[in-house]
Amino acid sequence: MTERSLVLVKPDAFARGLTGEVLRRIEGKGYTLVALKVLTPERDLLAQHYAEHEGKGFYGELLDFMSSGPVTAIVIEGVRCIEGFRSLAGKTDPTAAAPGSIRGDFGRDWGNGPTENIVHGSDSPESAVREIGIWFPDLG
Ligand code: IDP
Ligand code: MG
Repeated sequence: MTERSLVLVKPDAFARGLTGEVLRRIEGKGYTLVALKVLTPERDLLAQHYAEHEGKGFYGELLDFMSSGPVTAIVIEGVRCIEGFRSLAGKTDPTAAAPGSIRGDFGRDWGNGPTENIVHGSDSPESAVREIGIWFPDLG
């Protein structure tokens, strides 16, 4: 079954000029780009996106970080692309993420604040539909 996933190139990666590298890996894997836009997200959009983390200790810092600069929001498509992109991204903690993964190759611990880890990828078909609706309300 072909499915879609929402990928975000986070502000740390945008600032370091890694957007093209992330796109290269998505295209190299063979997934299709369906939609793409650059924006600096408002906090209320991020609050919807990260609703599952509301109340956690890192929530406020996470919203500060994610609204700190441009993000590239991307919808990708392909059979099992949700699982496949999570594998390309690697573990949440960039120090523990395997070399060869996006987070393992380009992320690191900067010592304070939220975990800056280069990319976001939807974690389930339900999350993907919900998140694509938040970032790309015009996509059917
Ligand atoms: P994921 O991005 O790998 O799905 P989640 O657990 O959904 O990881 O967390 C969302 C984002 O919140 C992470 O990508 C990271 O930027 C940040 N984050 C997650 N856990 C922590 C934490 O324990 N401390 C600080 N930031 C965190
Ligand atoms: Mg998540």
